[in-house]
Amino acid sequence: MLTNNKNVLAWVDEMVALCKPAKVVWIDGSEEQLQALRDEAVSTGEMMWLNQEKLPGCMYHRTAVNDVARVEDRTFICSTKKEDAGPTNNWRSPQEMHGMLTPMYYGVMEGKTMYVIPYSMGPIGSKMSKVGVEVTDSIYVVLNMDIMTRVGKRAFEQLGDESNDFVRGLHAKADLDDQKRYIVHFPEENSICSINSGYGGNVLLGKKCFALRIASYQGKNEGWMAEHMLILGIENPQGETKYICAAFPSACGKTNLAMLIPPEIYAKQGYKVWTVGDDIAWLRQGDDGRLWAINPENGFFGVAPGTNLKSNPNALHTTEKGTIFTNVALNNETNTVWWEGLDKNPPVDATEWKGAKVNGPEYVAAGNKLAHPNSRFTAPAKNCPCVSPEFDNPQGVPVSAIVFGGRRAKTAPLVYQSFDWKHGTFVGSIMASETTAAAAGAVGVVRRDPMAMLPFCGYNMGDYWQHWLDMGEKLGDKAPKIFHVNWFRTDSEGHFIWPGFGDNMRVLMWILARCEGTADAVETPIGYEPKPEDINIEGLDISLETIKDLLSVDKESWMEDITREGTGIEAFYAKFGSKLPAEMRKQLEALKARLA
Ligand code: OXD
Ligand code: MN
Repeated sequence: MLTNNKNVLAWVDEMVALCKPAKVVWIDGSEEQLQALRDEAVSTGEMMWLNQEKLPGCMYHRTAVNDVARVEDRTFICSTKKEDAGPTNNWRSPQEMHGMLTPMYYGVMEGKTMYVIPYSMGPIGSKMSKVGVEVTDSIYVVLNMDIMTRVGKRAFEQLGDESNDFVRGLHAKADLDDQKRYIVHFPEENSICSINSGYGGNVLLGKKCFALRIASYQGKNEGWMAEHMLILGIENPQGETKYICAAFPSACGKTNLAMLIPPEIYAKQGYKVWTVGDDIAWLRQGDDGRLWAINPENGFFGVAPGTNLKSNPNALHTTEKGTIFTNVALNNETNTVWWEGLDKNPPVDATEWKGAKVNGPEYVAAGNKLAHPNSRFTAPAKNCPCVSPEFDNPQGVPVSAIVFGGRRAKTAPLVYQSFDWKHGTFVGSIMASETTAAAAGAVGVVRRDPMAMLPFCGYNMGDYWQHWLDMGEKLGDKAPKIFHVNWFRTDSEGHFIWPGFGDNMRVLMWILARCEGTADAVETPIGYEPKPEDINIEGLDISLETIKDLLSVDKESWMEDITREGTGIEAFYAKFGSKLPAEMRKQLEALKARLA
């Protein structure tokens, strides 16, 4: 036993009585214990060692073929009242859900080991951190949690002997039956139940389940915010660093932006970019009145395909040691990993992600994927060449700007600034992304994804917007400035106009200049925009005319985005009924008036 905390001990006893494992192992976080678990996972075939010379400490795992992604349609928020989950979440009453789930867990770990994982979300010793305890029957989960969070005895020290403020997470792989797969949150009980999955996003309960869904609810009650945001720092040649938090829907390049390489024009002056987080930010008002951010995670659970030496060298280097790869392809000759977009040379002697040995180049030429499109790396943050020196700072970092973004072919300009915090909250609430040709289904279909939190907000999104407005009141004139960016505008042939990747820093530099009051702006109906010449294009193959184009606001397409049937802003807002804050309605009417 690693703790005297009676609340923890009582809950674990209850879980043992329910799941009836043959054995219970408490994860203390020691290297000896973890190494023994790695060896055990290899001996049972659950995991595999990769080439230990080329990829020291790296392991490989394959999930079940039917278990490769988050399952939003099987994810539930079980608040007592349905309206507290809101129109964007699946809901069942806690009573009904417990009634269904409890029998599913009864004896589910018979003959197996239950691992008890204490973990801290956030640096040990930080007032902003919170503790969770996950029980699971999967070593893969233990080893991933060890990378993604701060596990072991130190987490119980963070919790203390008396506190009851810890999130209870129960995970069992059961039969991996996708018809009985459930990812369930009980915000009022501080608990999470996950069953019949072994895929990261569904089973690493510290991440989306706790650090976003449960934490967003806690944040509303306790006066702070849990957001789907990266955190990066830009250090100027004088050695001062300013921090930006940015929210983008899944698959819009958050990890790439968080680890961006400054373009030559900035690098040669001595600018540096530091990564604090790539997915989640917890934000709190500090004693100085400003907004401060921590990354509650301790690693990166990144999508492998598309990661390469050009798109994100920092991410690639991060995965060179101590990393777990899931559902990527294997190069059997070298016992290393491969995925689409890593390079142009699929291994000849390959194993595709489902486990079949194939001739890589032939397999790919026939239109197959060697790695699953959602294959992942789980890599320690400390491996990252540009990890921020403030990564473990218990105070977090002060936030100068908040940036929202989506994937829009036409409507949204390259960048604009909101008029103030209230308008910025509105800008976040109308965020949207368009489906691409890469995904099945119609191209250009808009999915509204407010603050990139659509699948991750643990309570009514109307109340969530009100919480944003309340935070703005509290922060007053110390509030970060709020911006919106769009890297994905296309020309008439459907090609991206803006180069993206490291060159996105050129836009971030205007954003920081606005925060410091050193750049001008032009007022438009949707917000403040840069003067085109204030976006630095030195060294780019882009003209001032193109920047003007990227900044143009087409009033008609904005009106269409407001009024479109089904996916327009008005239709989306209508779902919230009386939960829509009056301020948001006011902001929408004001936008319409400015566009008219
Ligand atoms: C993620 C996601 O895995 O947002 O981070 O889906
Ligand atoms: Mn994410």
